[in-house]
Amino acid sequence: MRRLAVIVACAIGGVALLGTAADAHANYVRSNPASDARLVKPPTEVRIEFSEPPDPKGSDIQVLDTAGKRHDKGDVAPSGDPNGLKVSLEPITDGGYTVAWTATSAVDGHTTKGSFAFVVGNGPIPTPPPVPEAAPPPNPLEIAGRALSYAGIALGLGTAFFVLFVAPAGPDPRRESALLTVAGAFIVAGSLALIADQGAKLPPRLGLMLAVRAFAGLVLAAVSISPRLALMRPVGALAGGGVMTLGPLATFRPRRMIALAAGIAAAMTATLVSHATALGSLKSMALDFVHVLSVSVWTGGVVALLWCVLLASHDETVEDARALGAAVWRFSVTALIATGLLITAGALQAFDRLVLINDLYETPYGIALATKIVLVLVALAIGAFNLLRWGPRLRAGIRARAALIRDTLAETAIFVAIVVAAAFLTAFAPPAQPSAAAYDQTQHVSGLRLEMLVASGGPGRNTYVLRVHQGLAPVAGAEKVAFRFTMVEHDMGEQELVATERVPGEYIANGSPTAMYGTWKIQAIVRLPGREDVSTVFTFPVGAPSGGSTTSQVITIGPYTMIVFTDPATPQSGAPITMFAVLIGADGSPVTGKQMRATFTGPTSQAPIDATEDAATLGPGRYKFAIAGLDPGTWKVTIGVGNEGTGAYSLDVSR
Ligand code: HEM
Ligand SMILES: [Cu+2]
Repeated sequence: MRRLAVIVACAIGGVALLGTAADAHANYVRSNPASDARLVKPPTEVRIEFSEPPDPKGSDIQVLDTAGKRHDKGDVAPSGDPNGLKVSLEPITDGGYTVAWTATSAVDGHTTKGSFAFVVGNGPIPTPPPVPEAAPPPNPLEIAGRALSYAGIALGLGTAFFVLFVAPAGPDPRRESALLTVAGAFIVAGSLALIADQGAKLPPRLGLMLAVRAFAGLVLAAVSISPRLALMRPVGALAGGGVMTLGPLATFRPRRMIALAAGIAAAMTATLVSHATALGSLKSMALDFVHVLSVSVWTGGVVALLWCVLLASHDETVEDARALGAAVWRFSVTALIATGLLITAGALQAFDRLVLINDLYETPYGIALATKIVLVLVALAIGAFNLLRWGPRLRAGIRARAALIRDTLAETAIFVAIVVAAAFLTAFAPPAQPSAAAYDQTQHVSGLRLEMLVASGGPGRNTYVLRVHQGLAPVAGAEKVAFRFTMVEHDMGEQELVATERVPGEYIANGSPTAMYGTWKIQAIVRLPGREDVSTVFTFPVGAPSGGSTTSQVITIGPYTMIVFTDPATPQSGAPITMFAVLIGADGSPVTGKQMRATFTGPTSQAPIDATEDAATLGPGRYKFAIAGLDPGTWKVTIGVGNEGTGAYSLDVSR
């Protein structure tokens, strides 16, 4: 058993050391200026929106020029959006800028780093520093804090539940108290370790949760150390009136209830700082809470059975053996229900967190989860063996105490390893964590893991990124990575973009091949030296416009459907704006050869502009309006198609 525990610990430790750029926790969702944006006017601030609430204190946004000089004022503050941060800039001149950000999640304190670039003026976009969004490998102090917390919660809650509902007539209250004291000490130590691990950047919300957890640990220890504490008397009196006359059970009941409540409170703090909470899903939070409760009833219960019943009793007589058998049987029924619940809740959570089944051996998170599942299966096998083999013998009065002790000891050792695996699991970022992209799909082709990310979900100019991995390792140095775009609904021909390697294993291309609202096929082709091309197709829905009014809009004009969008997507005042229109006929095919004119109503006056059609470079049915510059405000652009009709597009121009 010890050897098994060592192997498991090494396996998990090895994963941590690999420290592969696991996906981030508080991930970049969007920013202003956007990643790779070309601006005509220098911005006065940078705003970034993340996938979970960031804590401004532990977060940082640096805006650097190509010489590495900082131009931000270092005044990172909430941006108004619950998940957003902003920093203001000194006046900057034309040139390329890199935004390097560090975000600390307000929920679990996990830190993520990333960077993107933008350019003011006509210069080249700077190459961002390598390895975007690399989450640092978890710190040993964090793992220890999590493992101690989880072990303490399971032991405290599980013991209290066991002595209250499974085997109330425990032989020796001192044994029960010892377990609760250890549980309380673990919880306090674990909470303090997690607070120490965060140090000065401890987000206030996380600090509060850990303080509540530590307090629950103190309550557990206090209740057990001193059952006749003055504090207990009023509670006891409330619970049963003449406590002392009701015998030992009534004496212990109130403090067991308090211990159970403290255990549940500590379990609640686990859920409230978990990924389920960070992701903001109530369903996920409920599953997590059920998972922690049932996990505790089972694992803590096994330890309580071992320590308070098996090790404390004797089975010299047939009656002893029968009594033991009855307790084991009662616990087995409880354990069966608890394992059913914990596996269901764990599996449902796992489905939510994993992208592919391959994640189980290709991501640190998945490996921690797989380790846990294997260990649970072993523990279950031992439990089933206990129940089936020794249960009937005990009830028949045959002595089996020694065998039961051996088996529950083995289970306890496995639980220790499971708790360590759970600590790693929750410290790593789940593969299904929302990423920076509007579209993020992973496929497995010829032994390669291909993750396609598209920055924006709307039509128009976009960034397409392919991450290529083999197992945990990025695949660098591909000879060619290309994307071929075709549309499902209409024949728009085929367009190709060739990607360049930005960081090892990450290939990126820019362009506007998916300019039309509808379903696009992106064929990703990866050519590696000395190998056959690897190719797969991703289906990328270019969605209806959402949110801001200046994204693409679908307008009906007479028999036509027109998709209108601008480049840049968020126009700035005084800067040139290209407005694109894709014209589709009633039969769904692009319409060419139309006269189009845009007229403007807005804060100031603006002369009408005629569209130019350029099928050769823009594709069939695509028209473009070159606008020299508009004053800030909301503009109503009326677009006329010949004499057949007009439609309105609303355009927001920022200052
Ligand atoms: C004795 C068995 C188990 C123990 C002691 C255990 C323990 C834990 C603990 C302590 C957490 C952290 C909860 C929190 O911080 O709120 C957790 C989370 C989780 N467990 Fe288990 N677990 C067990 C079995 C399983 C099984 C069988 C599965 C899968 C089938 C599973 C899947 C998960 C998942 C997906 C999470 C969420 C991790 C995250 O936050 O991203 N667990 N488990
Ligand atoms: Cu996290």
